[in-house]
Amino acid sequence: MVEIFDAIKKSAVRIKWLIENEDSGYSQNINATGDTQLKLDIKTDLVIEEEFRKISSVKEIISEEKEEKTPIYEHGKYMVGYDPLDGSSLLDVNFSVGSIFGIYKGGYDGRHLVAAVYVIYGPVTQMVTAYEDVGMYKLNENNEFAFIKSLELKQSGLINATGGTHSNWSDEHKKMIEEIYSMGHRLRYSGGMVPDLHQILLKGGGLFSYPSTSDRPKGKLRMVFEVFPFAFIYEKAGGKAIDGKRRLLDLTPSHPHDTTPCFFGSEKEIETVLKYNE
Ligand code: AHM
Ligand code: MG
Repeated sequence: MVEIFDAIKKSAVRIKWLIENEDSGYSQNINATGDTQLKLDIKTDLVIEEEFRKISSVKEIISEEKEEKTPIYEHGKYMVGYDPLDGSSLLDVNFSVGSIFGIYKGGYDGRHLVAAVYVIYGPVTQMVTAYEDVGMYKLNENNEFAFIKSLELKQSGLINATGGTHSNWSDEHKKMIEEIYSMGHRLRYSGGMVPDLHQILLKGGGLFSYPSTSDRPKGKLRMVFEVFPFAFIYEKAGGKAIDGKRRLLDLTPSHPHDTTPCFFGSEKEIETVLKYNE
């Protein structure tokens, strides 16, 4: 596991440089989910692939930007599902973006997830790892990640971050969000799941949701690359992660690019979500 975390750190240093120095425009390519890829989506994906190719414990990789799994070492133990540059459409407005990694052993589902990591490229670059516990690191002037602190969610918080087009929300979701606001929450939504979930984690609690909508009944966020890693991190930090009814980590995708509605948060907020999905 240490060598996988090291490969992620090396990728992060290279990706930070690419974000700061390379062209942030669109390419001519379309990825597996139908999104037009930015040049940086493609470059960052290759950087991560290159770093994982040096690691003999990695059996194969799959990313949001790749149609198929890429075999690495036949006898490797781990499979890595990752999103190299989540929220990349926010680069033009200079918002924070991130890389998300799920480290799986034996299958790409929640039960086989053994560790999760994300890196956030903001005013500073930070990394959060969840293995035995949840730890936050900051990239220092020597390009090394220094440990800052352990992260833990409180029983409830004051932040609400909800995605999807409002006019396409269900009535239940609208009512649920109203109840969250009546509990004293404030809207904090950048449109990047890494900074939005990072903020809730750092400020101690709240709710992030990307619900089922009339235009996207199965939500937008992908299980293997985005949802499972964050569900793992949130649970390890003492929070909860559900699809509305079920624990996200109990879901099994039938395809690596499958999406699901998702709700991440502290215990009290997730109880409220459950009440509206009975
Ligand atoms: P991406 O992987 O194409 O960048 O899309 C994922 C992003 C998430 O970071 C974010 O939570 C979501 O899309 C926002 O979607 P919306 O603009 O529909 O609220
Ligand atoms: Mg993404």
